Amino acid sequence: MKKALITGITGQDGSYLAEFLLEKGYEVHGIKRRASLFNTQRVDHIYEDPHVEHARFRLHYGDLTDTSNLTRILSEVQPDEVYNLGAQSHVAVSFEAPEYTADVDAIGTLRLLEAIRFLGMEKKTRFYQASTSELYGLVQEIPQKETTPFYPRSPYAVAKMYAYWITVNYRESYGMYACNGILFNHESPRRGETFVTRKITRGIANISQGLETCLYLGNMDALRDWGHAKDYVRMQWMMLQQEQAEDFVIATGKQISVREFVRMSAKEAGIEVEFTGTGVDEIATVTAVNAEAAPAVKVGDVIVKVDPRYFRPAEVETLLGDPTKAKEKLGWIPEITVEEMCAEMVASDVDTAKRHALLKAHGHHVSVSKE
Ligand code: NDP
Ligand code: GDR
Repeated sequence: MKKALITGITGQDGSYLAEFLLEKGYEVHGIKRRASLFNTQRVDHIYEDPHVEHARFRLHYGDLTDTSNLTRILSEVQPDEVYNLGAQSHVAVSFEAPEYTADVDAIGTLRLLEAIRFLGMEKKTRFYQASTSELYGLVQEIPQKETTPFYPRSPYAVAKMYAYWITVNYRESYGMYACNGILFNHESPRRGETFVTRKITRGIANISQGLETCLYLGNMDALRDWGHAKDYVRMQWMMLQQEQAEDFVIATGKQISVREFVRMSAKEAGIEVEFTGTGVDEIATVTAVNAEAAPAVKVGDVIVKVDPRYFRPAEVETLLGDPTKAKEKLGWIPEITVEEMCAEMVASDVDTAKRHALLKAHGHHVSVSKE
């Protein structure tokens, strides 16, 4: 039975990857951080009681900032495959916590690679690094592919650039099977609530059920190539099953704006909107509504406004990936469209909003915390 170790197992990708590997028959180990509240909601459904014999899912306390802890876990687990998905993954937050982001995202990757080498596992253990389209930042070529020059635009992207090159360096220096998946944005109902797609689907769902009245966003013109996390974790595994380690761009090859994602999400929730104004004065006003689907919304309501607080010190305006290499060499093709993904996210958030609205109607406190 193959063994995998996943950092970031409690995150969006980690949870889908763990499900995928368990289905493939792997023994799956994950590193979770100690928190004052339970933080394993995304993997609770696959949790196995460690007291049960032959449990194939195990969590270990750890942190990418702690070398001794990483070395001990690697030594105990002896994984065939390591997926380094753990990161401070929010671009806007990285401007507020640049040093911590560098420690986790850049040096954390080095710590793992060096621990694998130090333990003499460099010929046995295959390594996947969660690289990112943010490396392209101020884009030098459209669409972006494996050979497009990098121009990172945030402390997050700069840290991930170090992680990209140290992964290449360990492959070239020590003959490790180590590779980078340069993944473009990918989302799902499990996406963190403060990334823009989830913020939008959750906000619209809450508005449709009367839990909120207005959603505040930043740059509505930003263009992204959005895929579904389920498609992307399949590719992470495929990258570790080849004869030779190589780096791949993973993307859909299509892009839409934040504004278009708002329109798509609202429509899914039974609300038609029109956008007027520009820059900080842009708003979305309701022009038609399905009263059964969105009982709390009326024609004429302004449900989206711009708050400059969400503008970034340096922005990545446009990203569009060219996944030709992944298609030709690995036969990977994304199966879920952005429309299908948006519908799944809205349905999930509307479901939650309806339950929260019911609780609220019965006098319970419901938190709709926003960022
Ligand atoms: P999430 O933010 O959902 O998950 C990040 C994970 O990393 C969480 O499990 C988090 O733990 C963990 N983590 C954070 N800090 C540390 C630390 N100091 N030590 C150990 N673990 C830590 O990210 P995604 O699942 O969306 O992304 C997975 C990876 O892929 C990340 O590295 C991200 O940067 C990268 N990426 C993501 C893309 C996307 O569009 N989703 C695109 C390209 C790259 P906790 O749950 O406790 O917070
Ligand atoms: P990104 O994702 O920065 O691309 O990083 P995010 O969803 O945060 O932003 C996408 C674009 O939307 C604009 N935007 C807003 N973003 C947020 N979060 N909140 C807002 O209110 C808002 N309004 C507009 C942003 O300015 C940006 O242009 C994600 C992360 O998952 C990274 O870890 C990963 O590496 C990249 O995707 C690929």
